Amino acid sequence: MRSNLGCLRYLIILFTVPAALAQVPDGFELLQITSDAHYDSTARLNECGQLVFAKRIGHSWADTEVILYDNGVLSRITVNDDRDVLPDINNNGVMTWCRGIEGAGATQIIVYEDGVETLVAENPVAATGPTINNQEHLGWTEWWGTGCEDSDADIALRRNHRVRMVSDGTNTNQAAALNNVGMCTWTDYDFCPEPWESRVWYYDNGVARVISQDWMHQPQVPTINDSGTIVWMATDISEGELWIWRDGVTERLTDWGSNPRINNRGDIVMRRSYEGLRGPHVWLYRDGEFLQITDGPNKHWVPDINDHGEIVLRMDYTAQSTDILFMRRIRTGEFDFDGDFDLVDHREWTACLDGPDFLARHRVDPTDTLCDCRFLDLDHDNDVDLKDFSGFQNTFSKP
Ligand SMILES: [Ca+2]
Ligand SMILES: [Ca+2]
Ligand SMILES: [Ca+2]
Ligand SMILES: [Ca+2]
Repeated sequence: MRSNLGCLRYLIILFTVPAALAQVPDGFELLQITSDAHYDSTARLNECGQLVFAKRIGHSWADTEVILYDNGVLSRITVNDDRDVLPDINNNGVMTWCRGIEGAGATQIIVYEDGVETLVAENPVAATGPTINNQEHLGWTEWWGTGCEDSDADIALRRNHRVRMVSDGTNTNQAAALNNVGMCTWTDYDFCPEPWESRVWYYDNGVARVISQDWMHQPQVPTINDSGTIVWMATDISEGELWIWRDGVTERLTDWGSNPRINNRGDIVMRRSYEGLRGPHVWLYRDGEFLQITDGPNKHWVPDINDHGEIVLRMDYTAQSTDILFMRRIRTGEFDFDGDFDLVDHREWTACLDGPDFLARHRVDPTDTLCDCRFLDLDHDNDVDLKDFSGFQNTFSKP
């Protein structure tokens, strides 16, 4: 099925978010990219600055659709009467999400590439939480309807069109995270004891093992980068703490943080909760510092981060009404953001201006994106043309 993005895409007005206490790093700006009463789900982003999330457009889960944001343009990817939720996107613009038929619970794992949907897995009980890496490996959770409170579930890993279960067939295995070199991590929840217990697993090269410690309290929701560094949260009495696992050594990163995501620079985004009505808010660990990214009375949480240091997060007004925020690079005419205008920047200007591809671009699906050339689209109109270049020259030629 090829969806008709041309008819459905729409330009949005961007609001810069006022930030009294917030510490947005130099060179970045925080924008609100949706602004409506609809429920917007947790979003994911890739290195091209493309964000994906699900939006509940009507009153039922069947009205939930997958939305793509790319360089100022929102596009609706699905148009159907099914529940389409929990999307992810890799750097090639290949997407995955899970689908529940006519609003029922999710039982299908979908991959979307070049405008075509492919059903890659189906489980009559449930199939949830898909994620995709840049090699088009997929990880997700399959549910069996057995075990304690019918909660048995395993992690499925799909590589080169072959699916295998990498968890050991006991307990509730969820929240798979993949890196781009074949490693996987997830949470193994045991809901039988009171209180419930959990462990963090690591899978590499055919071998799975537990990497959290027995004395940790409810270790869960791990994130992994391409060097195999894993960060997860544990809970103590009231607040989360973050543990970082590198080369087999575990250290506590902070005693105040939950739901981490790590990039290949080692930057970590998390949420931090507060007593009383305030928050939670999104914080960034970057170059040894903890920075508070958001502020204000609404909930800001479930962030994701890419290697450019850009962050996406969800802001909740109520449990039913949420919007998406994006902390992106401020465009200066520099391509590599290393603080100078040198041959690298000039070369990329030439490459991004070169050829009809970027000059007369009509995006038709997520695989067709400006990607890194977006940083040279200084006037944010979805091309890199002479108008952008003259703006850059004016800036560059100033003393
Ligand atoms: Ca739908
Ligand atoms: Ca909304
Ligand atoms: Ca530079
Ligand atoms: Ca432009």
